[in-house]
Amino acid sequence: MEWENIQLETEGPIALLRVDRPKQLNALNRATIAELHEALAALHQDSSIRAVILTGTGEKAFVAGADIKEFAGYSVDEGTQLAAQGHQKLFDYLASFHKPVIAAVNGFALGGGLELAMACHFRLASEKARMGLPETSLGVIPGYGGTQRLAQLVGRGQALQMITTAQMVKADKALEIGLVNEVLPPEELLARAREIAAQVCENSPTAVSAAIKAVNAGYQEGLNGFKVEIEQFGKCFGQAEFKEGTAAFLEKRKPNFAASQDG
Ligand code: CO8
Repeated sequence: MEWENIQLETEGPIALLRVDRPKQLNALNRATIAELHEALAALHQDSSIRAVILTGTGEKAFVAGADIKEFAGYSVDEGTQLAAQGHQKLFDYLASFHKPVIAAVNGFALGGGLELAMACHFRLASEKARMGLPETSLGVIPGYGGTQRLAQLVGRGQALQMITTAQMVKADKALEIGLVNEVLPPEELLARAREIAAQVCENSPTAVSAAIKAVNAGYQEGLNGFKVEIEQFGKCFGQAEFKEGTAAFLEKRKPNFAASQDG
């Protein structure tokens, strides 16, 4: 498929998805959100893909936010609609994506850009990355899940400090507060993301997907995470991948999940 604002490459079971508007520091306009949704929907369908890495083109930015030029003139209704559609099409879609999505934060991740990284399942950052939710400096608040996901990741106090001061944090601080899992020299960021994605790809895709569902359930209103864990755990016993994984252990060999995929 041909995209205007994103790039998608696949390397075996790993997909590398880039936001590709470097002149705008990869700011997210409606068209980019729509393309990211389409690309993710295609990856969702493609059973050969087991993990996704999301990053930004260029050395400067992961994503410098929602496109301010686009929403600056919006009304109350348009702003509400923009946020709601973004949640549905991209941010919630990513958070509940059934294959792990790793954010490789290569530079500025601000506003909607940090929200995008936080909707991914986990984050690695370059030493050059700068992260923040500067929306209050624009007279608005984070609208793509940032008030919730930042507090879940770093705790309410750190989140409220970042949101109310609108200040950016450097990569080492992001690591210290649990916003990112690892900090790498810029030239090693993608290699490390690929290495982690490859570790994911060694494991049962249905078990990995079930684990995402169970962990996410603890953060979803109306769901009991422990109950969902029990359901998902039980379901695994009906899967060929479970038979393959346990048989491989007992036979002292590596499991071949590609051959036993349940789809
Ligand atoms: N939107 C649109 N254009 C942007 C954005 C953005 N978020 N960020 C950068 N750009 C553009 C600049 O306008 C500039 O374009 P041009 O050359 O045409 O003037 C180009 O990218 C390069 O940027 P700078 O010249 O500013 O680069 P600097 O190195 O001087 O500064 C910064 C880099 C510090 C990252 C600076 O660009 C900046 O502060 N950007 C804005 C950061 C920001 O405030 N982000 C949050 C946006 S609000 C948001 O994300 C809300 C999310 C929730 C919305 C929910 C829906 C309603």
